[in-house]
Amino acid sequence: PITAFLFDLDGVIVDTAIYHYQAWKRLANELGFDISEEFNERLKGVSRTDSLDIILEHGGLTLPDEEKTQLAAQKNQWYLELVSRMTPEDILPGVANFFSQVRKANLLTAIGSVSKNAPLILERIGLSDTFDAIIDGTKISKGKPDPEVFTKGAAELGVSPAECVVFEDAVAGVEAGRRGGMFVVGLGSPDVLTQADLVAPSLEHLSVQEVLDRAQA
Ligand code: B16
Ligand code: MG
Repeated sequence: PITAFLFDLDGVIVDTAIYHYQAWKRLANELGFDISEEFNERLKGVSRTDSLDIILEHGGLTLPDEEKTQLAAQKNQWYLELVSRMTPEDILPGVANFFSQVRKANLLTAIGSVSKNAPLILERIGLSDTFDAIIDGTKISKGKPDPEVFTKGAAELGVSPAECVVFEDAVAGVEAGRRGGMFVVGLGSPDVLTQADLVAPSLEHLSVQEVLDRAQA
């Protein structure tokens, strides 16, 4: 049976994906090129350093490690300026209602985010004490699509991967959940999240019962 739900943070519970995109776009523009929203799909769920490598390759730039460290820090500073203005109002539509269903169903919950800023964001939106486990970028050595962030979440909850459902908005995150042996709900477009077991536009369009029925079928 399904006993636990593992949630990605950026793009599932809050729309920080847009802030990541704005900060990376600003960095690319300063370096003399641009990134599109379509290109940005490749950055979702990918760690800060891996994202920078993908962006630099896109712009045809090869830079020394020292400069890359500086650029990643600059992006994070711009990103934090955007995040610092977040409030509980930034929680995506449908999340509160979905979580009250999760509690009624007595399911365990975890956050599985590769973001090192995840604890700060949870604090800004008032959800620091909502989850039974929080796995963030400081607790893992490999980012998505590696399954580590989700397998660690399951381990911390004391459940097996087969008992878990993962909720993800990113191609890399869907792959991570699948590779971890979990049922994956993709939140976004079915044309993008082709590997997900079930796709919905957002948590607003799902009920806990519907997810359990599909995952346990
Ligand atoms: P940071 P998630 C990911 O979070 C984001 O989707 C991705 O765009 C970002 O680069 C990554 O976190 C690292 O974030 O720079 O804050 O450490 O989707 O796994 O919650
Ligand atoms: Mg995400």
